[in-house]
Amino acid sequence: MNALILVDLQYDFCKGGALAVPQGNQVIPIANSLMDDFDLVVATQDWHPADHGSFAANHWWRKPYQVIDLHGLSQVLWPIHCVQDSFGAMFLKELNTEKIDKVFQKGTNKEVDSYSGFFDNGRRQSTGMGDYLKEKGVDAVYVMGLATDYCVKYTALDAVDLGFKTHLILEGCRGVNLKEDDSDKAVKEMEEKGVEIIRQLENISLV
Ligand code: VGL
Ligand code: ZN
Repeated sequence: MNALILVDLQYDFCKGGALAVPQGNQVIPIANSLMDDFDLVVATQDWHPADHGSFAANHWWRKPYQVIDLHGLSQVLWPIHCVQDSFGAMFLKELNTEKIDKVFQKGTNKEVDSYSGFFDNGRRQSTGMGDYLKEKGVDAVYVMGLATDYCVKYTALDAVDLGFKTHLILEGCRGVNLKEDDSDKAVKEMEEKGVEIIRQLENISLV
């Protein structure tokens, strides 16, 4: 049983959004074109309360992209993004959401950020996505979405840790690239930790 994991295909990560990922919109048609090939499709949704600790605006004197210690964890401060129920937190209207079997929201606890779709960054709380996939009998996952160097990376690494045979659909990912090689480094790290990188869409052969 295989599953497609769509990471954070939300307006705030796309053109005109609060934390726009360059060319983020380009992955939407790729997601739509792949959904039918999978046994199961799940999606993650970044879903922050307005007072979330990852927002620079919630820290006196701080500016976006500075790094602070947030309750013991290193935290990049972001512009306000994906606030619960806001337009920016919605999936793009072009995304074929009827084909998504289940959505897992993350980043709901203001004390800790959550890049992975499985656990928060402190690995204290689970979103339930791992249990859901296991209950459905999924053994292989295929990850794509936004952003390569944050939520995609940590979702794929946790998938490996949880014992899923994990693939990254590279053409379906785009990165923030605060440093220009952040996405390349993220892909290398995923590969080293056991993620199989699918560099061309036509090379997907589902297991
Ligand atoms: C993400 C930064 C903050 C992501 C989410 O989806 O990669 N990045 N929140
Ligand atoms: Zn976020």
